[in-house]
Amino acid sequence: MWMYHSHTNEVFDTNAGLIGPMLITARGMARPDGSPKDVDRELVTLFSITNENESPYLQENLKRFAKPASSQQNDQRLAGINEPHGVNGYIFGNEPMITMRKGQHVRWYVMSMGSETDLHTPHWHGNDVVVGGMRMDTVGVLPGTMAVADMVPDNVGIWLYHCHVNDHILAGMITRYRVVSDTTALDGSATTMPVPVGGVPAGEGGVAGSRSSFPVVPAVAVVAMALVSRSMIARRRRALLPGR
Ligand SMILES: [Cu+2]
Repeated sequence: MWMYHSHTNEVFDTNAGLIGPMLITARGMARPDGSPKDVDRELVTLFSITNENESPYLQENLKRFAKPASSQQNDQRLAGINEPHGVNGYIFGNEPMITMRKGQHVRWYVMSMGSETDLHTPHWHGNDVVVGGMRMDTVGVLPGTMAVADMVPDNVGIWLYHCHVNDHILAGMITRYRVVSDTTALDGSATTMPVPVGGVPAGEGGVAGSRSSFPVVPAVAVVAMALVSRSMIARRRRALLPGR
């Protein structure tokens, strides 16, 4: 796995979402479409705190999504709230469900991008993975680094998959995956999640029928979701820390 991203303006462009993976299969191991013969499902997850204040689309986003409409780029209120802590740009589990079948060979590609706060520890509930010969349920990634984790799920259910850094959990760096029994048909519409405003249609978020997935919500949609999530975070903190 290799990460590629824009170098035209590395910081601004990556905060606009210009990041992607290159997945390279060993010679002799690839199907005609390039995917590895010995893997049933490939999933790419980007853990990143997207600083929308450094996106070249900031002004456009403010005009389209801020209520009331604002063009105040230096509005201090934006400093803390315009940085969605996302997995593939989704927060608080609003990603269309990632679905796999028990016993499949699932390969997770994990990557991180961002600043000094982007030290992430993706953590799987319910099933474990093997990374570099070591069995574990958490892997660490720093900005600009990647990891490949192989899973053969044996635990049916809907499980959390999230960054294990406490602040990042509270800010929404949480998603889910579903393991269905080895006899369940995967019909390509295995999502029950609402589609975020401006987001990808249901069925493109790593659901059955699509062997590889890299769902990305446009930056503009992430801004809208971040504004909503901010009040959720505030409520949660008030509940956890009475008197503050
Ligand atoms: Cu994190």
